[in-house]
Amino acid sequence: MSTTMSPDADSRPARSPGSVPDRTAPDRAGPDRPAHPNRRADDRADRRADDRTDRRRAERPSRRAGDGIGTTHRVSLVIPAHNEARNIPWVFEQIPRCVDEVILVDGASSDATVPMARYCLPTVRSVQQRGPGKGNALRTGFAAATGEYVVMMDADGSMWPGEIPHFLHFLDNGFDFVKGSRCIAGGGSLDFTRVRSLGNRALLAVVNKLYDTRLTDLCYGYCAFRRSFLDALDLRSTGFEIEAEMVAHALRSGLRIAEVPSLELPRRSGRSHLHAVSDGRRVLRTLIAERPGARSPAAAPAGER
Ligand SMILES: Nc1nc2c(ncn2[C@@H]2O[C@H](COP(=O)(O)OP(=O)(O)O)[C@@H](O)[C@H]2O)c(=O)[nH]1
Ligand SMILES: [Mg+2]
Repeated sequence: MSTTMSPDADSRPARSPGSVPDRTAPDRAGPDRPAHPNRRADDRADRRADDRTDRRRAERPSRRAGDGIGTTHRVSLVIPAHNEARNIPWVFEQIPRCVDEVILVDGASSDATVPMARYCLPTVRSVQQRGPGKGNALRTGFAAATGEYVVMMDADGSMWPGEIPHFLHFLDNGFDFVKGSRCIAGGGSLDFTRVRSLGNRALLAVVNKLYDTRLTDLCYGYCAFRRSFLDALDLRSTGFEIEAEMVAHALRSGLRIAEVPSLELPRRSGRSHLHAVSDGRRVLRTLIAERPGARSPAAAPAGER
């Protein structure tokens, strides 16, 4: 049984500073407010309302996503990176305090990805992936993780680390696998091309049909899960199809799944490694091979996968 739901109001993603005006701020009268005798009673009422609002806000201070909600579990953050030296500083700077361990999985980068990561975060654990592709990178990182909770996030600046506490909130509240969704209220993407968006929707429809579920997003690499379910996830993908494989296997294993809104930003610099059409085909092949009732992939003869 899987469940999808949105976070409560307090854990909604905070926008980047300054991007959205604070609508809760009282609309105070400035010195240029027209003085009119008839307005004095109104002014007093306004001031009393302002005081009440101020008191309420002081009692319940606003919480920013990046402040960390203080999970008591150890959190490992796994970041696959191939030639992302220019993007690493922005990402690493914003990793919230609730993360205990950062694992950078380097895909034989020819730029300064690893030294840059060490410079930004001296405690980073840098590991070399076994085999090519994002899937191999993530599996290497998951195997190296030691926290009870594992979060995966890209290194290109397209995912805001400040959202991590939202994922942890759901793990703390009984969910096993938490996936970011760009397609529910509060989420979005500034990185979707038409082809990607259509492809994602079509592949998502396949998953929803195969598993009789109502997820809202599929090919998105911002997820978190309890490490104790790593064996149940039974990951084998080598490339970008790993994100869909994770979701399919989480559904197959009956993990409790939650979706949280996530805003995908454009990668900060460099070009995507994904080829929408060929990688989309790999995702579809994986979903069909792993469909419920299909022969166990482990039992399939070598070369069929
Ligand atoms: N270690 C490693 N990281 C990879 C590899 N391919 C992609 N990545 C990383 O995976 C993340 C997502 O890749 P990206 O090219 O942005 O794909 P897109 O977001 O789907 O356009 C980025 O952090 C990449 O650096 C790989 O072969 N090895
Ligand atoms: Mg990207």
